[in-house]
Amino acid sequence: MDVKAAVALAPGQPLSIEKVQLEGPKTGEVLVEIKATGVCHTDAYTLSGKDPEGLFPAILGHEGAGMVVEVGAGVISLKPGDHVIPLYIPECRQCEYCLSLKTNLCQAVRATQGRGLMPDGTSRFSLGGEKLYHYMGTSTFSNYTVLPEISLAKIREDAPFDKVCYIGCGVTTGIGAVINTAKVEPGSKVIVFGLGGIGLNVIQGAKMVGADMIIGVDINPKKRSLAEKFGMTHFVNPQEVVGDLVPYLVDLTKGGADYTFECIGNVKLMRQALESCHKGWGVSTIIGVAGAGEEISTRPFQLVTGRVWKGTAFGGARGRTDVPKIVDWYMDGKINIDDLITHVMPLEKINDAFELMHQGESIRSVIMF
Ligand code: NAD
Ligand code: DAO
Ligand code: ZN
Repeated sequence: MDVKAAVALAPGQPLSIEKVQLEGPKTGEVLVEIKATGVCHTDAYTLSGKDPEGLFPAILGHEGAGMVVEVGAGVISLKPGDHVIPLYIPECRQCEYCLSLKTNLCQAVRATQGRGLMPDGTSRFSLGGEKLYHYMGTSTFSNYTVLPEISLAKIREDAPFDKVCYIGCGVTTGIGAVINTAKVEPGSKVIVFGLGGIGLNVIQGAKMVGADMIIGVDINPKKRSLAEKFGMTHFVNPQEVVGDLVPYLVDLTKGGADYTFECIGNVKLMRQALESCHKGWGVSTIIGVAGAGEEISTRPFQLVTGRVWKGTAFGGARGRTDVPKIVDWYMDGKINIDDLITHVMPLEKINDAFELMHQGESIRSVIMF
């Protein structure tokens, strides 16, 4: 079938709106009509050409929501009409990783997904006869896409696509990092580095679990008021701090934070986040994706004296199990997504969404098909 997609033809170039050919679902696959998709920093990272796994030409996008149109042979958990959120980390519930219950990094389709292909090693997308790569197993910058059954979370039908698409990445990553990865307790002191689409969800998660002190660190003062609305108690602009940031934060928290989160992708800030943790027990969680080849460093004594360095992908969430619950939290008014969606636009304007992100003007732009 012919579908409409924003195609990343080459790194560093704007996306091109094209009529693309999409093959139907094969065994174990599902055809989904994408109704809405967020534009995340990670799409921009791949489009920039800095992502070592980035393949071109490709259809990017990994933060979508939509409706099942057709299922391939052997699909049992989904049927046409079901509402779904695509998962860039699937949940097969059968692989060693899933069965371990120690990680959300299901490996069932990892090898082919990393090569921009469906599990049978081929692509469903083409443009003028030339193969287009899938992206993160989701390719939501297209009004129709094909995914493995295990890469779809079935959600309730009254949830608005233009809001819950954000649960496909940013919301779940931020809140999940607090709940699943760091396991922040009530009364904790928390520092969040970076108050963008991820960091604000970390703040929302920290507030939800009852953290007492929630410090936000950002060089953009325009992020302050929204962060306060989500539960930030103190704002620190590193450019206004006299002297080093770490001793300033250790002083502010009276000994260091119980939990810190790096939500930027800057290796220097990852070190500062670790070293702002409390001696003996502070836990620092890396969420930001650093540039290819970059390395983190600290003095080993920081770890010897009890600080812990962690990382998280998709907030440690098991998508098919956890995403429907987070949709329920939104529908029950327990979490706020609406205020984070600052811009809504049609697919034709998707390059504006990247521009707004680069200018620090948006938290989330959502494309509505
Ligand atoms: P964003 O651009 O919306 O937010 C980044 C924030 O950091 C901005 O508010 C910016 O002003 C601030 N910032 C930049 N440089 C700074 C500095 N030197 N000091 C203090 N603040 C600074 O990005 P986002 O969408 O929130 O994504 C954040 C990171 O998380 C990205 O690296 C993204 O790729 C990554 N990410 C990771 C996962 C995961 O599963 N681990 C999932 C999604 C996104
Ligand atoms: O299993 O090896 C693996 C990788 C799984 C994907 C991890 C994604 C990490 C987060 C990237 C940003 C997401 C938008
Ligand atoms: Zn698995």
